[in-house]
Amino acid sequence: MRQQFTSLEAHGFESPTTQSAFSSSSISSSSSASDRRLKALARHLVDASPVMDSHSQNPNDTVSPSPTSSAFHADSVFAHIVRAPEDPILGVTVAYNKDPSPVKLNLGVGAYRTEEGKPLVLNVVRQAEQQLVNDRSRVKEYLPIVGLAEYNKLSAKLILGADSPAIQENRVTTVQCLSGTGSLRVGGEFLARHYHQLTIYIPLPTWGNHPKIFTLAGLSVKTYRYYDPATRGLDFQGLLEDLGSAPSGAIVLLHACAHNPTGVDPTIQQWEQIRQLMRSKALLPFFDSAYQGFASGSLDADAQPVRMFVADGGECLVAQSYAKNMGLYGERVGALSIVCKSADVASRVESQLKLVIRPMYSSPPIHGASIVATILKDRNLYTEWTIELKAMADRIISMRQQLFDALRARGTPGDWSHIIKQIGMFTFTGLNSEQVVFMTREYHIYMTSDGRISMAGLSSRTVPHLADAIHAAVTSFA
Ligand code: PLA
Repeated sequence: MRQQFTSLEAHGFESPTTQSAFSSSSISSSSSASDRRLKALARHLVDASPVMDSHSQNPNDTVSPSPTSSAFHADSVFAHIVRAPEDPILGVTVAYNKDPSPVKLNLGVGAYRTEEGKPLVLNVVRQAEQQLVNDRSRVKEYLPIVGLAEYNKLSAKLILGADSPAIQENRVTTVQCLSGTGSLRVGGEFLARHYHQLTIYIPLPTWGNHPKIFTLAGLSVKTYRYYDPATRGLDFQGLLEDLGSAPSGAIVLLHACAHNPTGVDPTIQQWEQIRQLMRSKALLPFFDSAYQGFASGSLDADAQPVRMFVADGGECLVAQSYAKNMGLYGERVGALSIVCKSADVASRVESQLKLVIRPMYSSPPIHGASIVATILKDRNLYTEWTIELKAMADRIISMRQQLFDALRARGTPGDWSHIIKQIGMFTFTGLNSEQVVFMTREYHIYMTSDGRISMAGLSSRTVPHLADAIHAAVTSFA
């Protein structure tokens, strides 16, 4: 599945998704978790220096030393360090920021923008922050290792449902983590230390950070088929076959909703088949819930796949993020919940999660979690949040329709109905890397090299520019 080496990659970008970053073969090994982590690190270093021998070709060796600083320069203990490539997603923003063009458009990272193209701080978030600031009894003491207790309870309730038997029976342990990424990493590391199966299956393609997070956590990453480029839909047969032939007990990473980057989710009936297959083979579900409420506009509807797996009494992990649904990107607020069979197991699991977290970052930050707790526990703020969330989701959905209509109006060759069929923040356009490079060069439109565009970064004002660019790209490079 490895795509061609693209110009974006040539300019220092890695591939953004596992579609190209990982083949479906395994990175398995029978060594210990820490060995694997070291090997993975070594591999990352090697990957970062593909072209030259880092010692003999160091640019510092060929630059004639300046009389003052050269001695220090040449002797740096870091002189051998080679420049790493930019991150395939966040690096798009770096390139965008350097572009002086007034028409430039950043559709790379998944970050919500208003119709005016501005970042949005939700009104409920402003209100909650005001309450927090006004409360003089609040202090800045360390939180416990597992974070804010109230926040953890409310987060579990949000994803599992207020009436979840698992919560009532105290079978869920929830720890506050550094947004979705930190929750995945803590969960991955816990599994690498304590779970009997060290292989995690991730969808092909998936969010580009997944394979790195889990490899560095000490797990072996394999992929399962997910997306069929021919239909631009789910490869359900391939998915069932790959999970069906996974070893018993293997971990399976599932996007709870709004699959990134494809925007393709299983139907509820398909989820039920996946659940039955996974439970029959004792595969362990690890949900990544980074977009609850963003897919459909309903928090409950988007949580349904997770709740189906919890309702059967089985165990699972869930990583939650409030980056998108509360617009708290930079506050880094997330949670890891592990649903266990009994309260006793859950409390022992929590004691071990603390041993993962303490040496990693000691305890999580207090501000963002306090905002979330303030909103979730107040009926009025909660209701207002759901309204603002629905408005964001609806704006994204309307962008899909507008882009689709604009391409139709231009008679752009191809079937673009996937733009309105896909769900969540992203459209997986099907544009190839050559077309992406062309759109960036000629139209100053920035997106990841796999053709993913963030619909949340688009507005009625910028749709025509994007449609012109896609039309030109498609007609220039068939
Ligand atoms: N999981 C998935 C599936 C994601 O898409 C992202 C974010 C995360 C987890 C992590 O989010 P958090 O740590 O900020 O909570 N993906 C973004 C941003 C929106 C990124 O790459 O960091 C994206 O553009 O794909």
